[in-house]
Amino acid sequence: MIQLLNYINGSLTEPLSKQYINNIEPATGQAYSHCPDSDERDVQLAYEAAKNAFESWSKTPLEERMLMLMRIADGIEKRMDEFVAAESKDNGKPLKLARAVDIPRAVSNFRFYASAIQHFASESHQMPGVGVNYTLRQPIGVVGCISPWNLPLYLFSWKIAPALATGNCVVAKPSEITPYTAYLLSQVCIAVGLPKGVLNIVHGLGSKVGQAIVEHDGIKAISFTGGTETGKRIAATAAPMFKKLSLELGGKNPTLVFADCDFEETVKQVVTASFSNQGEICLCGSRIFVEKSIYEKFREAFVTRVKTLKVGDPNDADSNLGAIVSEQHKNKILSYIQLAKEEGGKILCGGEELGADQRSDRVKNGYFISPTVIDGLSYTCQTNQEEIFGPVVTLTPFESEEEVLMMANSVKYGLSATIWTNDLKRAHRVAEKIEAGIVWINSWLVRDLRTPFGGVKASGVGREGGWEAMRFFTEPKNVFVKT
Ligand code: TXE
Repeated sequence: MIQLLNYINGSLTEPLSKQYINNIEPATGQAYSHCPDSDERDVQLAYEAAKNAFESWSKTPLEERMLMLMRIADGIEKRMDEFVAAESKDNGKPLKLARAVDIPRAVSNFRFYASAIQHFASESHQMPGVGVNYTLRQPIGVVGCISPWNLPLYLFSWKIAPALATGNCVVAKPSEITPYTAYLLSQVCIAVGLPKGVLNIVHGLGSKVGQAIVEHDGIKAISFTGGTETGKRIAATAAPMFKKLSLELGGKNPTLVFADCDFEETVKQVVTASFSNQGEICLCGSRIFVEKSIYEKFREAFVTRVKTLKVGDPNDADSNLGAIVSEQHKNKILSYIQLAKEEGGKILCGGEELGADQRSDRVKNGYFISPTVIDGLSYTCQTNQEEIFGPVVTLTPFESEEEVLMMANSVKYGLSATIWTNDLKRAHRVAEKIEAGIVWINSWLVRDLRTPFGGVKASGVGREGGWEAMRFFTEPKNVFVKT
């Protein structure tokens, strides 16, 4: 068993409780590591370490901070194979996906914000004949970063890097379901000499460690990515304490396929947008609306392509989908498939756990669901309104632009959307009217780290990415000078 440890005040430490949680490899269903079951006492130690480090870190020259973040990025890159294997083992995602996306992207996050801090500028407003206002952008102090299990290091670093770049000290909590790469990150931070207390990683349950971070009155800002219900609870605790809050929550993203799209390319891309990372990406499209005139043709081509996807051992080079992150989550997804049937949906493919005959011996007890396509459901039914967060999509025909917009916007979420058409006027028009924070036209998941990232409605509050994150992690202070 691998024993993971907290990273507090520059050292790897046991939780004060000396208790650990079994960490399961979802592909095998076997426990393979012990994750600290920390509590509010460990959070307090992490907070004190961060508070003590703040005075010096916030005054560290920008170039030095930049170099430190670059060294962290290099440190991850140097151990790429180890990070890739850990992420895949912990989450169940195909090894090749962790190698192509998760870990390289975590490296980029550190490099991007290392560079950003060198270019971040604040404003000044001159009042002719009166004086000048200049706005300071000061670090907040100790901030909390809480991240989920679907893109573990990628989303963890997406918060930590801008927080550190802007001069804050951090108390961070990765998901207890996928703690491994955060632990490796703490080893990298020690190896590259990150000053003690600047970053503290406390492992454990959301209800203990997460809650203690949110409730701590010395932690002045919370950046959270996870489920909408958890986000609601966090907001209820943090808002009366007047904390700064950034919440990246769930989605139920629409995919709008118009008859004039590039048909073959659209089918191919929409399959990817539906099932990457087993559908466990908050940006995956799970409600696919197809213009009526091509509905049947699209359905056939789409289902045919989905049936070619290989589900299996994440270590196999030809697996397109790996394991679902946990048994509990697998059961949740299966219960939604059952609900879809009860609501009158027709299962066009998948709809069940991967059969024993399709599994290798190593993964016979793992959590695998075949990619599932359903049609015949009303856009208002529960299956089409609630986030499933797994390899399950629905197909729904539409007749007009107005109708598809109405259906797309009918959910409580508003994270992302994709539009597939060759009519650019329409694409712009629809993009403007769709209720989402991120819209891709004829593409999916193309990310430019400078752009705002986040959602509207129940998908969250605030934006990450680019200057948005730099602004979130700094407090503006206006200073007026009479001339
Ligand atoms: O997320 P949680 P869960 C959605 C998806 C999924 C559902 C629940 O629909 O089925 O959320 O997933 C910590 N105070 N998404 O239960 O609980 C927790 O320990 C502070 C969408 O895994 O929200 C973890 O570190 N923190 C999503 C983090 O919050 C708390 C990605 C997220 O866990 C806490 C993941 C509390 N009271 C799930 N309770 C996306 N948008 O990408 C838990 N946590």
